[in-house]
Amino acid sequence: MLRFLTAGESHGAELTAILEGMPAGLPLTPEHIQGDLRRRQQGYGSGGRMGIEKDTVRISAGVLGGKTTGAPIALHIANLDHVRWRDREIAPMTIPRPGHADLTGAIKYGLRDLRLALERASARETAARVAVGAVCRHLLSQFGIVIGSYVVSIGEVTASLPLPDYDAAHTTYLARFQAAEASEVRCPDPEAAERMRQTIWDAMQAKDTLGGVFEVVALGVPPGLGSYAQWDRRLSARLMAAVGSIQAVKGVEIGPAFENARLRGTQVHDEIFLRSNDKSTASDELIRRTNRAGGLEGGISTGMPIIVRGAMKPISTTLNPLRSVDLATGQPTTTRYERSDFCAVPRAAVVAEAMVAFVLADALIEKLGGDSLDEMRARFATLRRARLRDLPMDNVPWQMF
Ligand code: EPS
Repeated sequence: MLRFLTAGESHGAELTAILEGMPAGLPLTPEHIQGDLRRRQQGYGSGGRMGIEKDTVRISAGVLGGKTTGAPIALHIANLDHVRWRDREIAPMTIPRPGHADLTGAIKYGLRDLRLALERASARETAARVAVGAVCRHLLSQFGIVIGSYVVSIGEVTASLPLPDYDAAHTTYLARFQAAEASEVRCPDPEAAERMRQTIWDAMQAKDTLGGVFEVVALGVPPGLGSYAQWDRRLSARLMAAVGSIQAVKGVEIGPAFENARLRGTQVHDEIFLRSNDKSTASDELIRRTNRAGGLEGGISTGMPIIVRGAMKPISTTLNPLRSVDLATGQPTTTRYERSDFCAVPRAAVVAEAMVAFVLADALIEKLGGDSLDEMRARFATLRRARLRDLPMDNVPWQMF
């Protein structure tokens, strides 16, 4: 339903994104996008490039009179570093950095200088993704859906962020988003945040890099998005692919999936209860007191917070050299340092929010149909929820054929 492409090199003139399938009638200005671009540029552990770029979006298509028209939306972000690269002679790059796309890119495309691969493989491209995600987030916000993120671990330092109970979930996550926003490492646990900052500093002194784990949470997602009917319609799979597509992300889980895998079924599955309004009456709403499923069952949203975690490997450009081979001479050698980030986990969390926003906007448009915001609104109000009145059962025997 919704799709996007990006184009642009890390040190080329600009990044471009085209987002197609947005409904008509969504008010949209650069201000709806600018805040997320700014958030992506923050975070302790960034390299020198973030001091150069001041990402600013220009909307050149798909928005007329301040509202989307249903036409493809074109977004542009200039690379301010481009002026320094434009007219100078660029030194050859022939020593592939382990972990980067230098070697695989050259093998795949037959490139005769490794920088030609680096320029497109670079995570600079994520600025365009965040611009797209901000438009999707703005659409989702019309339906009360909120997406936030925070850092769970950096290197060996892990924050204390227990799974909240049903009644406290919404407020707990909102408080975490707010605390993360105020933290240089995007971590809502202040004690862990301080140790994360220290461990990044230590890695920088050791001329090394660090990875970590972030968590994206989507609140207010209605039940019934996605489907088990085909592998590529599973919302869980779509979310994992989207987050796993982010540069340097090598692992994704829905909720505490890897921890769940070590437990027994009775310890994992979120039991179903009728919500009781007060001591005497029960409402017909079906609730869960836990959310170890991360908001997804059978590839379909449950209505609980959707939780997607991503594991980012340490940045592959290290000040301390790694062993490699010079492809020009055939001689064993070590890598030459290229300016880079030391730890990009806090920034990757914001990129992951954008990818989650894109997938959820796609799933919402698919569920609601409609080419305009007004049509979507009318259909949203009639969605089936986890309530007895929405789920009448025949309760009679039946035959397969
Ligand atoms: C990146 C290397 C660095 C990062 C860049 C991603 O850029 P440069 O080579 O210009 O120093 O700063 O990230 C961004 C520019 C950005 O906007 O996030 C890489 O090799 O992936």
